[in-house]
Amino acid sequence: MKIYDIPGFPSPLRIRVVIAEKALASRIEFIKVDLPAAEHKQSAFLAINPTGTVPVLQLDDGTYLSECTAITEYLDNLEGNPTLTGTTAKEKGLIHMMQKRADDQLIDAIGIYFHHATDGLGAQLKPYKKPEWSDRTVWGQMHRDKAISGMKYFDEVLKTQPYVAGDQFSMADITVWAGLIFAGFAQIAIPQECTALVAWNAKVSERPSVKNPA
Ligand SMILES: N[C@@H](CCC(=O)N[C@@H](CS)C(=O)NCC(=O)O)C(=O)O
Repeated sequence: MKIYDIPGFPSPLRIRVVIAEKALASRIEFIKVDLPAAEHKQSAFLAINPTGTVPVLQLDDGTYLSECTAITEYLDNLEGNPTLTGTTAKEKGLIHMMQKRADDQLIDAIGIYFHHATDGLGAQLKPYKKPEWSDRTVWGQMHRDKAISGMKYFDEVLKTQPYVAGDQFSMADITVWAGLIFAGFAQIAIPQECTALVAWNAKVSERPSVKNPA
């Protein structure tokens, strides 16, 4: 299999942690996509992922999978028991729900703030450059507030259970963890009162897969 990505970016990191959790590194070749040079917006890359984002997984039969959730689900079910997306109906439902909340309230909200209210990845890659949309800066800042509310929400969750979707580490934890990495990159601080979130982050950061992603 092949993964098209760029090391160190939040979404690629999610999948690199998954690969380490599932011990699949020896079966995957990484192909670097030059994001700063906008390679992911060129026709060759858009042909494999029309949304123009990384990571993309290419299966051995040539099928392309994009979206971290879809890639995680595929890798988690590839062999043996799924460990990141749940085994029982209840686990699967809870993980899916919390994963969706983590994408919506952290990663996606921070992405909107980063791309619209800051210089993002640079002028060449700043989306929606139309001058009449300049008030999107305000829209971006609203999403910074949304991300902070998201941190407070996950802090409340983690006061009552060890992991984001319950008793076990799951895909939802990886998404929240990557969300906090992205928040740091976008200079959105975790509110001081979010002590359960900070303690959970320190615990998750000690996992071998997180310390040494693929
Ligand atoms: N929903 C997508 C989001 C992927 C994503 O936004 N990746 C970022 C890198 S962390 C990217 O490719 N950004 C480039 C851009 O938006 O121009 C997923 O889950 O894979």
